[in-house]
Amino acid sequence: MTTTYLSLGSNLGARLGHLAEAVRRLNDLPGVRVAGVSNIYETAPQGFTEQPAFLNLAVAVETNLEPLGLLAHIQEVERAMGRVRTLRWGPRTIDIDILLFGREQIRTEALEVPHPRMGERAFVLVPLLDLHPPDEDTWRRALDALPDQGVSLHLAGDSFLGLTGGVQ
Ligand code: GSY
Repeated sequence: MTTTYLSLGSNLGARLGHLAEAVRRLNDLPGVRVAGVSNIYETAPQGFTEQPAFLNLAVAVETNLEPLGLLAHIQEVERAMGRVRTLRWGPRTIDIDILLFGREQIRTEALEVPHPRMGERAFVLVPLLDLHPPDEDTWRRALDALPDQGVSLHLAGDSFLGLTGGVQ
């Protein structure tokens, strides 16, 4: 069993509802249990900035799947929720990224873990740090070195869990 950390974001339509549905769908996957959910943050868009603000959160997931198996299931959840990859950095109903997979280092065409850009993204690091991941101090230092990227608390994680039907 491996603990893996995922980042979820939504900036189209019912953002909170999309996040709740995604967490529920992840928990329903075979070989997957959502073991922790961060607070939910309103975050200014990074990369392509001419798009609506995001809601972001992170989840800790226990899984007996291999990394690429988990990735395939995650992409299926994104597809089932209507994510269409039009603009690479554009608006989306749901985006799910694998940040950490235990302490594994993976560098393949399909998947890079730790996620190659997570250290530059406050919208990833702030929720992740709520979950006390491995090498927490390293990620805390990375966050402290970033300029203000416009991340503010939107909803406490325990209130959010009610919306997911209580996945834990
Ligand atoms: O990489 C995830 C999608 N994404 C986001 C996001 O989730 N949050 C914020 N604040 N900006 C983003 N830009 C992209 S692309």
